[in-house]
Amino acid sequence: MKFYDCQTAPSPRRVRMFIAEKGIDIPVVQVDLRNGEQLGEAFRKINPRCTVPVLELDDGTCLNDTLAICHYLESIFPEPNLMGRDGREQALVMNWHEQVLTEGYLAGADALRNFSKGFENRALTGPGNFKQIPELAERGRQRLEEFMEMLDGHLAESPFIVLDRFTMADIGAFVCADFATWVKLPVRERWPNIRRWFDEVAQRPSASV
Ligand SMILES: N[C@@H](CCC(=O)N[C@@H](CS)C(=O)NCC(=O)O)C(=O)O
Repeated sequence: MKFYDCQTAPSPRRVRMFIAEKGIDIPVVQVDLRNGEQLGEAFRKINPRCTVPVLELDDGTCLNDTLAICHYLESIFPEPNLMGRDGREQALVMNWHEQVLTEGYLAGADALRNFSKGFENRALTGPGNFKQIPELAERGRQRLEEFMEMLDGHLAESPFIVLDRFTMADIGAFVCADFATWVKLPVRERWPNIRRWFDEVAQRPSASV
């Protein structure tokens, strides 16, 4: 297998953490997003969606979505379990992971990509170019704040994002909370229950890979 990564980007970080938690060793190829390598002809052959992470399997199949990649890895490296032990647990982990992604992470991505000069004309990922819409940056930030408020309330009642142990939902939420600082939302300082949980996750070796 081969893992296409970008050390500075949040989405592949989720897969990096997942791989580290599993304790597996997969050759890594760094893709230079800053200089547009994801849009070049060579990488388009690997992923026409022009994004990382990508996991290339030994038969040449390429998976280009975090959830699919992690699901595949969990199926061949079941321990430690990170995505649930039965249908109910798996559904709960995926439910939370998707909520974090759509209400938290993608809100943050709207805030960043519609504001930062570095993303001019690149307000969305993918092969097409899209202009920035300042109102979307504003809305993204509001949605992200609302999401963090909800998450803080949730973590007041629960040690982990879901179930009674660390799962992929914690990985997704940890990366999202760290990403929120890119749009200058000081999550740790503002929300005490998130801080407690965030600092625990940050202690795990996978948080620094
Ligand atoms: N389907 C993807 C989305 C991944 C994604 O958005 N990746 C970003 C890095 S965080 C990317 O490749 N961006 C390329 C670009 O900005 O052109 C997932 O695994 O969640």
